[in-house]
Amino acid sequence: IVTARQAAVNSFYTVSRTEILGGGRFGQVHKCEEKATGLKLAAKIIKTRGVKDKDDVKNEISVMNQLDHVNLIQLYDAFESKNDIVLVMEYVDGGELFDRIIDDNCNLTELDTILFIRQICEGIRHMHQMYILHLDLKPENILCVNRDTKQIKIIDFGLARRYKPREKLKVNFGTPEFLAPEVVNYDFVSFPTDMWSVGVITYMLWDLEDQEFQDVSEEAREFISKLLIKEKSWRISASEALKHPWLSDPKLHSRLSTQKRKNCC
Ligand code: PIT
Repeated sequence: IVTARQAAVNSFYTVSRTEILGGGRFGQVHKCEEKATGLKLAAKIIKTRGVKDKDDVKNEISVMNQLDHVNLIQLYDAFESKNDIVLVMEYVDGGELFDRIIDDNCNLTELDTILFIRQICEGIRHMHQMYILHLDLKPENILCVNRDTKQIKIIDFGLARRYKPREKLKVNFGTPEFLAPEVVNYDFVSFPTDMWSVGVITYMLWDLEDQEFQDVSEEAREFISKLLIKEKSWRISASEALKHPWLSDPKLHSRLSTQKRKNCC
């Protein structure tokens, strides 16, 4: 379990000033290295203005401490000082999934998309098994581990929280384009709220080029239609999504594996 230490991050890690891995709602993520081991890591520096901000980051730390899964970025260490909290996390180098999809457009098939969405669902299933809601799933928060494999990790647990069955949790935040109807309507959020976002992300993987939407399997369309449902209790769960033929049927996957790559370039 990682707790925010009241020590200087610089005593244990070399934080690069120039190598910025990404930016987010509050603060930047820098490349860093553990002095004792040379291990490459990522340091997210969060400026905190008051106790409220600190409590939010401590919630983020507490959430990350409860999660241990290959498709969720791991928290490695944390430091607290007067004006900021630094989260030291696992290092990944492949950039945002959506940049990869745009860059590699010609080389990605529906089967690749299945691999990506399956890992997102596996990460979310683990979070939901631990009773944690992500609540800010969007393309920017899905990172590729590197450029050579198709492994992804979900990041940003800044809005994540424990689901309390009897607590009427209402939230109005997040990124408008990805918000589930219950968030927009200031209604109760729950596990299906994250599944709406999975539906939006899946839809977006195909929406890039209209004409190519033609070739997408019937199973993919059906999968999306089981997630983008206004009534949250009718959406499929992460476990059900993983059992859906689009993500699980070997016959479909073998048929898709012989499919031509998009020849747009
Ligand atoms: C990167 C590279 C990397 C880790 C991250 C970003 C992590 C970002 C992140 C942000 C959060 C959070 C967890 C992880 O709660 O190795 O570009 O707000």
